[in-house]
Amino acid sequence: RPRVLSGIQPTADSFHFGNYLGALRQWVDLQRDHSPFFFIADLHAITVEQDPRQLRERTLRAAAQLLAMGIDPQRSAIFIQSQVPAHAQAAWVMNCLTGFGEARRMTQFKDKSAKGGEGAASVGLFTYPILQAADILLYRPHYVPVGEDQRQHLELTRDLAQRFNSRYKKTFRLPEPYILKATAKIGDLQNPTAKMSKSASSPQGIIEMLDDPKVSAKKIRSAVTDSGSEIRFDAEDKPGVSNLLTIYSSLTATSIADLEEQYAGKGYGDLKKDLADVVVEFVTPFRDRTLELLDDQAHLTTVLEQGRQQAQEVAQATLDDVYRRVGFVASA
Ligand code: AQP
Repeated sequence: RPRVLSGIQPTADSFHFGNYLGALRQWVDLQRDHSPFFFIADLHAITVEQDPRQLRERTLRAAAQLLAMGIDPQRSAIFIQSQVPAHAQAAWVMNCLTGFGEARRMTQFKDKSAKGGEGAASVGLFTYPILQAADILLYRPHYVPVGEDQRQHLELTRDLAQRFNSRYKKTFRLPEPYILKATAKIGDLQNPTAKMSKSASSPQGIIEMLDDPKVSAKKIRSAVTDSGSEIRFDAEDKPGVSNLLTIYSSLTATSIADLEEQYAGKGYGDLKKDLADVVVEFVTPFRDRTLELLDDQAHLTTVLEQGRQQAQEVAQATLDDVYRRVGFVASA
C-alpha cells in the first residue's frame, strides 16, 4: 500500500470548511487503499504565540475532530507531532541543507509576516516549511494530501530530499502532492477570490465545522454572490456562486453540471437556502460526534498513544539513517 502523510495545526477551536474540503476529506478517503500517517502539528502551531492551556485543549479537539470525520485508528496512525522527537531533530539537518534565499522565497512566510512586519515574525515562522519538509520526509510517503496553498512547500520538500540524496546517499522518497483540483482552494464566503482562512477571513467569511449549525446556515445565506442571476460555474466572472457550487457539489457528491441543471431558472437565494440546509445536515452529526469523543479522553489518549508508537518506529529508523549518513557518531 502506498504511504500517505499529512498534518494539520491545532490553532483554532474548530477546523473550517477549507481545511475539510481541501485536505481532510482526502485523508479519510485515502485510508481505503493507502497506509496513512496523520499528525497534529503542534510544533508548527507555536510559530505564532499560543496560550499553553488553549494549545493543549485544541490539540485534543483536533484529534476528536479527525476521528469524528472518519479517520480510523485501525487504518491510520494519528499522532501528536511534538511526541515524536525525530521531527525536530530531522528539521535541524534540513535547516542546514536549505539556502537562506531559498527559504526567503516561500510566499506563505511573506503573506503571514506582512501584517506585523518581518521583524515581528519569529524565526520559527520563517523556517516552518523546513520543519514541514522533515515531517514529511521522515515517513518516506508517496503522497501528501494538502490544499493548493501548500504546493510551494511541497516543492521545497522535494528539492531538499533530492539534495540530501545526492549529497549523501539515497535516503528519502520524493513525495508527490495530492491536491484535488475541484476543492484545492475553498474561497472566503465574503471575499471568494481569497482562500477561506482562519487568520485572514472575517467571521462571516469562514464556516467552522464545530460552530452552531444555525450560525453556519446564516453565513451561507449571507454569502457574497455575483452580478447577474444565472447559476453557473465560472471561477473568473462568478467567483461567489462558483465557490458555493463547489462546496455544494463536494458535500453532496453531485456534479457541478448536475447542479447547474437543477438550478436552471432559479435564483441565488434558492441555491443559498438549499446549501444552508445541506451544511446543517452535514455539520450537526459531525459536531455531536466530536463532542462525544471529547467526553471520552481516555479513548483519545489511547488512540494517540498507539499512533505515537507507530510513528516513532518509522521516524526514528529514518532519523538513524540520516544521522549516520551526515556523519554523526552513534551513541554506544
Ligand atoms: N481555503 C482552503 N482551501 C483548501 N484547502 C485549505 N487548507 C487550508 N485552507 C484551505 C488546507 O488545510 C490543511 C490544513 O492546513 P493548516 O493546518 O496548515 O492550516 P492553515 O493552512 O494554517 O489553515 P488556514 O486557515 O489557511 O490558516 P492560516 O490562515 O493561518 O493560513 C492544509 O492542507 C491546507 O492546504
